[in-house]
Amino acid sequence: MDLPVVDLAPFLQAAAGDAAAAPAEAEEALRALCATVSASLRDTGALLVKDPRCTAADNDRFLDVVERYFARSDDSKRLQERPHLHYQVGVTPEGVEVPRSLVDKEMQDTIKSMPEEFQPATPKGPDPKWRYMWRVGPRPSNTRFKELNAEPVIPDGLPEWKETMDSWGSKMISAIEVVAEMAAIGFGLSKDAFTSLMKEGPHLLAPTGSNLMRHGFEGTVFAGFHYDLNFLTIHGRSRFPGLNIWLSNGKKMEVKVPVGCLLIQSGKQLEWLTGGECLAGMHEVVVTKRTLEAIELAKEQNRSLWRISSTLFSHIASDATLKPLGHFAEAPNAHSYPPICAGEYVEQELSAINLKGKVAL
Ligand SMILES: O=C(O)CCC(=O)C(=O)O
Repeated sequence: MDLPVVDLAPFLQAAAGDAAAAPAEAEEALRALCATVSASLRDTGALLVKDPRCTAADNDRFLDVVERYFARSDDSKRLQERPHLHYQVGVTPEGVEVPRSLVDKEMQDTIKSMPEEFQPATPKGPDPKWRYMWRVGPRPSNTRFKELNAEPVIPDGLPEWKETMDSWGSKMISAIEVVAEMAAIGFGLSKDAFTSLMKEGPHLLAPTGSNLMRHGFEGTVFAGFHYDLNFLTIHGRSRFPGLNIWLSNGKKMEVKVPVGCLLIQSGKQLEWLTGGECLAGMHEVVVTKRTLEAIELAKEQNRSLWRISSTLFSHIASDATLKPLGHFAEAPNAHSYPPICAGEYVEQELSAINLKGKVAL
């Protein structure tokens, strides 16, 4: 099954007030586009989009600077480690984050019930990937969840870091906001049903950094089978393949993001807001034969052997309430999604995957 590719340009043009077609036709076409977005999130948990504001050159500039950061020694990267802030800013070293499938009995039972060809790889312990969490967008002046809304950590010696991260991060957020508006319209909710809850959310540009020199062997599980705890995740390009996603029909799919496209996956907060109608997308990152081919090519071309992902987690604001919205309150499984403060929910999830609860440095 191929994921639909939705070009966001017509929606952006209409929002800017210069829709080319006659208003009625244009409106109908936009509604159909919105329906494609919501249907894809509901039926597959994923979607490809094209946003003219997020160019391949921007993505490359971001990958270049993050590759330079991860090339540093482990000790120098650990200067940016903030366990007392639940790793929600700065670096998370390899061997810290525990994949949900390692600790969640229900998930393990689901995996056992899957046809063998679609079963995920079995992680042996915590993920051997690093990650950098870079806070994007305005923070709330007053919040019950200070650790989730901390100031970004700026590594020294990389003068281009802040501008590059802010620029790519805000472009990805802009793309997500459009997708969130289109999904809301497609679901029959008000256009701002999701975006109003995302205001001042703890959005994180969160590239993973996986050391292919140390761990580049077929079958290495960089990120064990898991869902994302946030609202919507957006991925730009990685220079090395390895990301597998599961569609809502249970089928596993190797991700090949076409040039100029971005991959969107639904997270647990969207699942909550839709009363379980849009399930969070499951995924894993594993070294495959295609990753090995890309490693060989990178060696020939003398390029970095760090696999960087262009991941951004968009969030519902920490102090906002997660609960099924509008007609989703009547969804058959709505009772499984009782009202909870988004920050409280995130803290529970962070505890489960070993990111919250460490002793302060
Ligand atoms: O490394 C990737 O491509 C995706 C990473 C991932 O699964 C995640 O950030 O949750």
